Amino acid sequence: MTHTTVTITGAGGQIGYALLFRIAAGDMLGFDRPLRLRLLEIPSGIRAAEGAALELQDCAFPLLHGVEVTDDPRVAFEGCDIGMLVGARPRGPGMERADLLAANAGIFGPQGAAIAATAAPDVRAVVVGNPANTNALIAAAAADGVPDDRFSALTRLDHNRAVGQLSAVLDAPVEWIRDVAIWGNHSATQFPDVSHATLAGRPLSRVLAERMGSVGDALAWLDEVFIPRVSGRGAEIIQVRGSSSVASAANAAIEHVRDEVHGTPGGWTSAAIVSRGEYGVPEGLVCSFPVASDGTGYRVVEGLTIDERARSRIDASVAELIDERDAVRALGFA
Ligand code: NAX
Repeated sequence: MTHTTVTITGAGGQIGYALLFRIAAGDMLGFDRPLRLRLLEIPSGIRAAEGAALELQDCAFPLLHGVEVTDDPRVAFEGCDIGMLVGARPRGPGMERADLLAANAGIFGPQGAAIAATAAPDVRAVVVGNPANTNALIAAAAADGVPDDRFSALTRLDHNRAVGQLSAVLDAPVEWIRDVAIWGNHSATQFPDVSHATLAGRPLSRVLAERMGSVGDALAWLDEVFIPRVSGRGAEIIQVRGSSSVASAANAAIEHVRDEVHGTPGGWTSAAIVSRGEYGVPEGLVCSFPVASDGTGYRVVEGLTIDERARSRIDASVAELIDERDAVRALGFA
């Protein structure tokens, strides 16, 4: 029987552990799609990945047709249909941004090259490891011969965080909330945008104005509470939990791939993909946009009106992406 090969890097880490069992159970590709898992780790993480592989075996998942653990990217990406690039180098004490970008370029460059050399012709890869947008840019640049629209970076967690906040403040089920968007970088500069969102079919900004008393109060709430809460949620989780987001990040990565592969009929989500110049974002940057998929990959949802307030926030986050791109270019990557 044909199966899908899913490669997970950093599989011995926290997000890896939260991803593997849900993917093997069928949550990502569907309960009718057999799969094979390839777990890539560096030597210090191999034992953790091997332990997870033993537990996967102990689950006896009917869809799981094999698990392989390796520290060789070429082996890990051999025949890969879906790559989930989670393993990254965290910022160490005293590490400058250029050092962080260089360390990650040393990971995502070779992984992009390995994808080009050994993955399946229709491979798709999502980068979770931070700085996710720029790591995706590096991997795409290194993957000679692989169209760059096969690479994306995860901002679905930010998207889900925004929906979660709106659901709580409006006391409405999440499925009533549609067409929220995350623009820009997966960082504190991101712009969580509700200007096109609806709640049960009504413009969400109107519902917010009613709840908050006036349009001005709703805008103030968006600027002073909502946007900082969503963009600072990662730090809030660390403060409360004592550790970074894990299960919610894994859930978002699963939903990102699921919607890319199965499509987003009649709606949209958010993902960082390679810009073709949409909404004035310089071509080639990996930028978060409102995106839709027909099952063949994410495309930017075009034709939305961008008001002045949104424009300046998008521009600020795009400026950060340009800085990161220029920094990795100066180091000889991308
Ligand atoms: P962990 O430190 O628990 O796991 C990372 C794993 O990657 C480790 O086991 C490490 O050995 C492995 N690794 C390092 N270099 C590797 C390489 N070259 N090849 C293969 N494996 C390698 O981190 P975890 O909590 O799992 O987070 C992973 C990444 O996700 C981090 O970069 C983190 O910042 C990022 N996140 C991204 C999010 C997003 O929305 N885009 C949200 C959650 C998370 O913060």
